[in-house]
Amino acid sequence: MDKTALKARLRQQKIETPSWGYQDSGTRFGVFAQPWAAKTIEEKFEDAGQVHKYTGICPTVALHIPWDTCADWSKAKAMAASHNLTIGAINPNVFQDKDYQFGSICHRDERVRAKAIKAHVDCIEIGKATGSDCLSLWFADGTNYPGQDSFRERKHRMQDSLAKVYAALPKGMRMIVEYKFFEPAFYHTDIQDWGSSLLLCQKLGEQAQVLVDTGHHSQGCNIEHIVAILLDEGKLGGFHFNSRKYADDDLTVGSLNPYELFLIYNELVGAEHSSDAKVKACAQRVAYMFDQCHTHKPTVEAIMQSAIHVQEIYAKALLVDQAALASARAAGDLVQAEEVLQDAYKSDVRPMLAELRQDMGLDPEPLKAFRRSGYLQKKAEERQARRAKAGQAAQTMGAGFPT
Ligand code: PSV
Ligand code: MN
Repeated sequence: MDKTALKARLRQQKIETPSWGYQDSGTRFGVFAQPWAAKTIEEKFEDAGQVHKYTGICPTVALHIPWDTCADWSKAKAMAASHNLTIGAINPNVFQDKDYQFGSICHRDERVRAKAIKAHVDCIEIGKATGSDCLSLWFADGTNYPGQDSFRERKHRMQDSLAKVYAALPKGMRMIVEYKFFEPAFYHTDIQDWGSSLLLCQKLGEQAQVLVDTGHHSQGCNIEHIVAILLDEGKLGGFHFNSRKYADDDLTVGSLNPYELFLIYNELVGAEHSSDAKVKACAQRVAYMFDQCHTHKPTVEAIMQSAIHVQEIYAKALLVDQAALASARAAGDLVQAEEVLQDAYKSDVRPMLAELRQDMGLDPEPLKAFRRSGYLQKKAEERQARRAKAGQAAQTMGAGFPT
């Protein structure tokens, strides 16, 4: 692909950032506060606006309800627009309320299921008010002990509840269903893998698709293969990108397994130009999002770094010589087929991306430019002062945190 075509494709790339990535986060062992961390939805939009301002590829923000609150959702759209953003996926949270301890839409008690279904329908309304076209679902539903509940009954409850949510979707809004093999449930999880999610989505209808969170697989699982199958079925709805070493570690995407991410993108690039219209349409509508937890890195910088990583990986995947790959495969030449991939992967795309940013009126080095702006320090002072006025405790960083 020549440079002009490459740049044109890269200009189309969009990655959604999560509102919850700008707030304080932690593990079950503790939450580490950052003095600039966003708390209100407005502060989250402000931070997300910075990521988009410097990278040029993150124009939408995903919301998590009720982590995000807003007195009047119809105003949230304008609030986001004032930071050059639009609202992306709405994520209903049905895993923290104490009623959901033994499940939400799979719960044995019909009243709990009804409450969870209503939470989803409310999120659809939030989506309509904010201009979102995507409802992004993940369920902590599962059991901890053998015998605790009937797998099959839970499967039916899940299907019936989701059918009610699906019926409330307006035309043009998608439902993307995320799977995860364990945690917080440790014996079984109701939507444990891509197959379970796909089965549900196939029964629900065209507006339901599968969401792949890269951290939600067992060790050694071939994610790019899953991606290829879902694309081929026209059922890949989106990604939650993050990196992991052990479990669902939610580390910065590309920090540990960049070659895996490249191979995932290689499947996507192939599908974007597939001769199969269904596959092509599916690839072109994939929602790319981050789902990460920045316990040890400054929030906004970590998200900016993630966007740059993904942009670099996509650029490398675009450089794969598809014709050469096809002929090496046809000839059964394993070495050459792999060389084609490695050749693209080893290319240094950074000078081209710096040039592209300049073409787009951006600084060629987004992270450095952001650091020069002093935004985090400014926000730390401003937000701490605002909180002090409201009588909230000051947030201090641990020793050794970058200043
Ligand atoms: C669950 O681990 C998950 O990946 C879901 O997407 C949740 O919405 C998100 O993390 C919360 O961070
Ligand atoms: Mn996720």
